[in-house]
Amino acid sequence: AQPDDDLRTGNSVEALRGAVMAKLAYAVGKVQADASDRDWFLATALAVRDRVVQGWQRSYHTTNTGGTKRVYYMSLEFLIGRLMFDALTNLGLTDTMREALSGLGVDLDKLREVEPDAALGNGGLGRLAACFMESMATLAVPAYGYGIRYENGLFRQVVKDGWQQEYPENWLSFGNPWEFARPEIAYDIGFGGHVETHQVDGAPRYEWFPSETVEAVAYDTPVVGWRGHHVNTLRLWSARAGDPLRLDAFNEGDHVGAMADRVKAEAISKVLYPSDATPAGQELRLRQEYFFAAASLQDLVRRHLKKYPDLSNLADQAAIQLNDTHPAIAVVELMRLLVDLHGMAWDDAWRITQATFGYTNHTLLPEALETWPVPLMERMLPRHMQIIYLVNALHLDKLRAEGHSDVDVMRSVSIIAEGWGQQRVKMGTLAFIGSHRINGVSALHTDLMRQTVFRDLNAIYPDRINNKTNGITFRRWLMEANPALTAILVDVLGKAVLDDPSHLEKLAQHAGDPALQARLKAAKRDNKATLGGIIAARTGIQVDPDAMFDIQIKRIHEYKRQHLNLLETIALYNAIRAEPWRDWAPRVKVFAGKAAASYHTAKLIIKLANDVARVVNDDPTVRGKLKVVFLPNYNVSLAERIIPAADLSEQISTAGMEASGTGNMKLALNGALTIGTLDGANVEIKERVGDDNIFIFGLTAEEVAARHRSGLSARETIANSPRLAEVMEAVSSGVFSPDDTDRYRDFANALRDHDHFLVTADFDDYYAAQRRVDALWRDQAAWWRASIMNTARVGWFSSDRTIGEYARDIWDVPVRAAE
Ligand code: 26M
Repeated sequence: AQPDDDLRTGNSVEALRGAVMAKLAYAVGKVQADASDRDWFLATALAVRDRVVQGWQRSYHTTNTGGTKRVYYMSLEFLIGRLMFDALTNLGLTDTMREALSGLGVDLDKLREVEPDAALGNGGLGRLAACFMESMATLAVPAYGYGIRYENGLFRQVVKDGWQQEYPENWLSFGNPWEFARPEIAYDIGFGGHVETHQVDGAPRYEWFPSETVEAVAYDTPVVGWRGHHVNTLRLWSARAGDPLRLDAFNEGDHVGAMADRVKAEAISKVLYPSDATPAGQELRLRQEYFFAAASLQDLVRRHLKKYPDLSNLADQAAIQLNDTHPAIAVVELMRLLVDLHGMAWDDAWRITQATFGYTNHTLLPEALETWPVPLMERMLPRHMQIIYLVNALHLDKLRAEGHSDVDVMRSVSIIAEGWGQQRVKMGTLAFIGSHRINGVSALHTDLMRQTVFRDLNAIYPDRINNKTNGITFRRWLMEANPALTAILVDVLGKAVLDDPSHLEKLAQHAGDPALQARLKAAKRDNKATLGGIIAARTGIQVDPDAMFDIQIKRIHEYKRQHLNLLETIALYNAIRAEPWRDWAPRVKVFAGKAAASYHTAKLIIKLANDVARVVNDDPTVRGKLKVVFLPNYNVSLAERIIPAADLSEQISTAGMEASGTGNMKLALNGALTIGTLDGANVEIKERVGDDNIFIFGLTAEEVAARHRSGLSARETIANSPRLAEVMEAVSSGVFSPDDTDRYRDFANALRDHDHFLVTADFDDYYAAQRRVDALWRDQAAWWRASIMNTARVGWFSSDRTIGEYARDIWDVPVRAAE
């Protein structure tokens, strides 16, 4: 028998094996002979969790006694994925655990696949929040992530006859071994009702009497940083019907009515809204936003008041970062808490609020900017609406007093939008006014923020907007996803590269080394063979691991232009069929991504990808030269398989529209060459990897703006490009949809008539860039030289660097020094 301590904390092979066996018996309640892979996964995860908890308690104690400022990262999304290898990697236990389990006849790499993804996010914004949580722990920034514990994460995508179908993703159905339920940490969250005024010491005081109360219950997940030095908390809120909820009604026999109220209350944390661009504008969404903002603020205020007599020093003890405008109502809620509940003077409360909040903007697409109808706000949050009017009036009065008078400027900087017969609350303006720092997520995006959406606010507050180029955690996206590449890097550069990605730069010296190239190529080929197995299993399509793997993985959206890639695929298909004897560079084009359930055109693009795939893959003339794959149900775990197998990274958004991108960074780090526009962080990737090691094409953001102003017709562009004209005609006339020749007629006509995303304008240049890709592929030594330069020069895109900048410029908190 092992001593208890060893079972909880021992890190030897024997200790881990004993710990897993004990968990299987006493926590899962199974004997080994009966244990399924899922049972073994749970037992292993619980054994790993014990080892995380020690550091968690240590970090909690240090933070509590240290008097250091805490960071609160408020996000409606955390796209985490699986946690087992995150924890094992950061605790340095992966190999030990593999050995411990193999002694039990259990394969750790098989258990890895059993863990469901925590898909509590849509795409880039949610994944960024997850990378930031890991980097904040790594840098020992005392931080809490605050969000919602959705019972259903992002839908599971099934492709039936080429069309996307959505199925619920009940990731919690077999239990979640990483979380700790905290039923005792629960706050009342009010909705609706009315506001009463009374006099206190001759001044008006306002009190909100909600008509409905929902309880927010905490669930904590420990987040362990690199080498296990520091562990933070991700606190997610779950909605519970307030306890005596209509108990009177229930007792009087209205069972149905009482239960309906309960369902309405608990609906708040049932499901993630599955759109990454167009706000649905639904009442339930606003309820989610206020629910988690209010719960988080009560939580952090209570923490503050345990230590200090009042809230006057809140901004010295707390930095709250708003991940987009989704939690922006928190600005108003904090004002309400300070003024109405704690009796603080308005001006003091406003100073503290501004000093506490920072706001990150993630998109400038006009349709994505959140606004809420005033009547809805008034009904759901009557006191908040009063506070918004007062904030706005004081804000506009101040500007008038400073001499501003231009009506267009005043309209643009007002929190309230008038028009279409309805007033709306502009959440971006609210977040801007309520924060001391506002940031964009790449250099280009931040410049465009200053020039477009926030132009007038920026002129008035020129120092508020600053840039924080996104980053990715190298633990997940290099070490866990690509152990073969990691081993080579450690071998060539030394172990220090694991702690400090700037060591990657030394790789550039070896870029031309044939031996290194051969090793990297062999590792990539293995990764491609593994992905090939997944492709065959999910789609039945056979792919050749020696072909170029050309990858476009991201949410499906017109601005990301998967259809540009598809039109080029068709042009290439035509060209190969016309001259099949030429030495074409063999390619496998892989597409993966989800469409918002209500986004018709995005779903049609998925259908087009599947239609093109069927025609191309069935055509014997292009066999061995071109394959097209749409891989269903893209998620974090699938990304971890695709990215290490990529040769070419498609980053082809209309310039000015992709705020940053982070997949671009993951792919470059793993040795893929980028074909892309000068958009988002592509610009900064190009500056680092060098013009010779990236394929840039297309209009610049400025040229896109000019083109939109010019009103130039797409029909002319198409007429001037015989290649594009042929492709458009084929799609339009039903060459890829013989079962329904009208399927793409309207789609093609929309491109001819509007082409807002300038697919036709960029087509020829994109096609030419793809042929430069072919040429480089045919010179494998040159290709691998460029690939090595990519890995060598993208160390800067570590989210540790990004978090270091937030800590210094926005939060004013120290970070742990590098090893
Ligand atoms: C809003 C209201 C209702 C329902 C959904 C939303 C919503 C959800 C997510 C709106 C936007 C959402 O995400 C935007 C997003 O993911 N932006 C991406 O952020 C990344 C991280 O900064 C960038 O890298 C991407 O370029 C940017 O598109």
